[in-house]
Amino acid sequence: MPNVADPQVFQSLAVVMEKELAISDKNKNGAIDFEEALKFAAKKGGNKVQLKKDRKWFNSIDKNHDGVIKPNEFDKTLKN
Ligand SMILES: [Ca+2]
Ligand SMILES: [Ca+2]
Repeated sequence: MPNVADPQVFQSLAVVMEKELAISDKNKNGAIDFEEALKFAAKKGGNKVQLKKDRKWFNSIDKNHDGVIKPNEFDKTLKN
């Protein structure tokens, strides 16, 4: 089982998340908030309790730290 809380593991998951953006974005506001990302990561085998405690996996994608992941932030992730 991959450790989703590891930012490097989550970076690869982010590629999948981008493809499944429409599904992950539950409230259809065009951005993935922490709760939505948490559900996605848990679905991919992450430990929800651990993921909730340590948000560095989320922050690794939320480049401007406004609390949501927007589609353009996926692009920056992929270029790194
Ligand atoms: Ca959303
Ligand atoms: Ca952001």
